Amino acid sequence: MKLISLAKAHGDSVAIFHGQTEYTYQQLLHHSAVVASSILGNANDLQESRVAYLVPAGFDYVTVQWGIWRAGGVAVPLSLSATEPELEYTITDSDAQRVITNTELSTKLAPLCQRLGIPLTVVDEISDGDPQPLPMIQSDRRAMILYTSGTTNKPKGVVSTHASVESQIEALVTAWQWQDSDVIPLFLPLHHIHGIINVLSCALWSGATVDTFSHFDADAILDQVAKNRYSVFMAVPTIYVKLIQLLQTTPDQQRQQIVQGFAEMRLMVSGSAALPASVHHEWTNLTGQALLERYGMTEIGMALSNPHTGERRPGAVGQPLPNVKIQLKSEAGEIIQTEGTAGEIQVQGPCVFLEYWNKPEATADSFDDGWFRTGDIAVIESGYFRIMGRQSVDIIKSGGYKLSALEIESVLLDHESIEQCAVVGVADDTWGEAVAVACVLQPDSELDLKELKTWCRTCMSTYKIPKQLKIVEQLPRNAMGKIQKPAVTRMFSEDQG
Ligand code: MLC
Ligand code: AMP
Repeated sequence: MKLISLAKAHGDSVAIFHGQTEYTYQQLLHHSAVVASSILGNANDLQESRVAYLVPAGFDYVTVQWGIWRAGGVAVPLSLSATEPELEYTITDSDAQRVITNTELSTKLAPLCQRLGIPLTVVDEISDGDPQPLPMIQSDRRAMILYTSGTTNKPKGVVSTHASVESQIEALVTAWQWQDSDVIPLFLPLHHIHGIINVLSCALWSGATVDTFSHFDADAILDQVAKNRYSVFMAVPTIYVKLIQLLQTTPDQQRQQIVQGFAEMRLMVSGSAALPASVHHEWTNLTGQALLERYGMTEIGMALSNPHTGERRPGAVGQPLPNVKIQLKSEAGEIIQTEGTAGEIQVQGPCVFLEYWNKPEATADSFDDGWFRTGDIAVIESGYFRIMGRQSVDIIKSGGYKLSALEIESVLLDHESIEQCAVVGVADDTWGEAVAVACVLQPDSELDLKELKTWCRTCMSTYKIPKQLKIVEQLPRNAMGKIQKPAVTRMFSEDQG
């Protein structure tokens, strides 16, 4: 595994910083080998058995992730914001043979693992010692399963191999000129590719330092920015919007120090959702930094990026990254050869995932003659790709999270007052899109937004909970009886005037 062999060259450098504690690459190497030995037990190689883990960002997260890889297992990171039904789904769908967590979270997971009959390892209870010899891992073996929503009800497990992960990392390390002197804050969730690959793995591949936060703690992060601690910063557009809002109310002297801290960084990146050109300009006016916007997806890693050196064009996502082949295909199935004509982005290259876990049909459907179909529409303008939207109205991007309208609808239909519903994403200045639901109620029922939100908290992550509710007599349908979602979206936007 290249990530492990590269780490050996940086032994005494600080890899992870958490709170007041720093951990070197040597410590990461040793403790990940100890974790690997512990989960191997008497086996020589986990032979791609799935190991799910719920561990907050920090040293333990990396020792567990590397430990699973070094033992020959497939890493399945779980979401810290997931509810019990969501955790159960991921653990059972991936057919995890073990779950790893820390002492604090073990009370949440122990009853679930007991019910499912899956062994639970508590990482901070693994005793130190001499690790056993670890297996050689070929790069074509499965490495990781990340769960991502799509146009189906439940999230699908995206399987990457060690080779595809390495290719995704290498493309970014090269294109964005990662250096061992870089220091980056990590506050994005670590069950998605943005946090795992772009921030954590690129930094550790390069011998750089990652300052880990358990969540997006704006005050703590800005405190460090003001001390000029970071050279690289990566976030979703919602975070830049929130930072702009926060800086507007920050006292002058403090604001100047923060702005200076941002101004002196060597690279600031935005991605996971469209960065409005207005936000790009506001950020430049505030800090002098031209945000580098890039485009990616769980199934392919990062595909398109504005240049590190050269024009970073607001509203555009640049050109293909190294080793990534892109074509645009029209609705009529023709490959688009000219600028100015929109088509679906299709991707080929070593960065592309292996399969959807246990879903051969979904895997086959997502490829068109060997090209991965992203479902995103783009156009090329003066040499730069611009994302125009998505093919499916059932995919919502909110705060950088990809959500399936169908998944949320199917949960809402379990509510005793809801007879029918339609979930849509409505434009939102902070979140990009916000989840909204129009409901037809059961006879003689009542429902308000507050009650709906309280009910939702037991079964879905916060970011999936509808932020707007409309009670309707009937849902707009077409001649075939299918709900017309664009009409539902219009109902909400008309309300906003
Ligand atoms: C939370 N809230 C929302 C919301 N999420 N409201 C509307 N829409 C949403 N999406 C509400 C909560 O209910 C709560 O309300 C309040 O906001 C604060 O919640 P929070 O969870 O504490 O928010 P915050 O910590 O500020 O989180 C915002 C965020 C987070 C932007 C930091 O959403 C985040 O980490 N997003 C990144 C996701 C990501 O990494 N995506 C990458 C996927 S990979 P109340 O009323 O309770 O106060 C990918 C590929 C690629 O996309 O290209 O990278
Ligand atoms: P996910 O499935 O969570 O990996 O999300 C991938 C999706 O995020 C893509 O298919 C796009 O729809 C969206 N996305 C990522 N980056 C951008 C961007 N810069 N602009 C617009 N959409 C983006």
